[in-house]
Amino acid sequence: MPQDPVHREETDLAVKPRTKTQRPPMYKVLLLNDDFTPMEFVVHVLERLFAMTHAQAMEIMLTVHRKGIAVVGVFSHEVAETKVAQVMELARRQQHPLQCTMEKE
Ligand code: TYC
Repeated sequence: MPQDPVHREETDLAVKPRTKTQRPPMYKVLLLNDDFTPMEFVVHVLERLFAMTHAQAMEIMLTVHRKGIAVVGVFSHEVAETKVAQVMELARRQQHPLQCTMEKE
């Protein structure tokens, strides 16, 4: 008799499963404008690290160039951290001042 609390079998749940599903927080990866990083380099970075087409990469790069900042993508904390580190490393290697950061959604 699984419904009788006295004779409840050991396999029955002792607590109700919670109804609210917990989703992990997501993070925006942001690219910042500067006056020195070449446009082609930014496009290359977006194609290579964010799997964008040339047209998509151009669009994001031009948005950053005109507005100062743009969201490149939204990822889990771990993936966002990795993307930011990869962008910063590519920029550092080429000695470009390109800045990339992340922000909780
Ligand atoms: N403003 C840069 C230029 O005129 C281009 C640029 C675009 C730099 C986007 C950074 O995130 C950036 N060469």
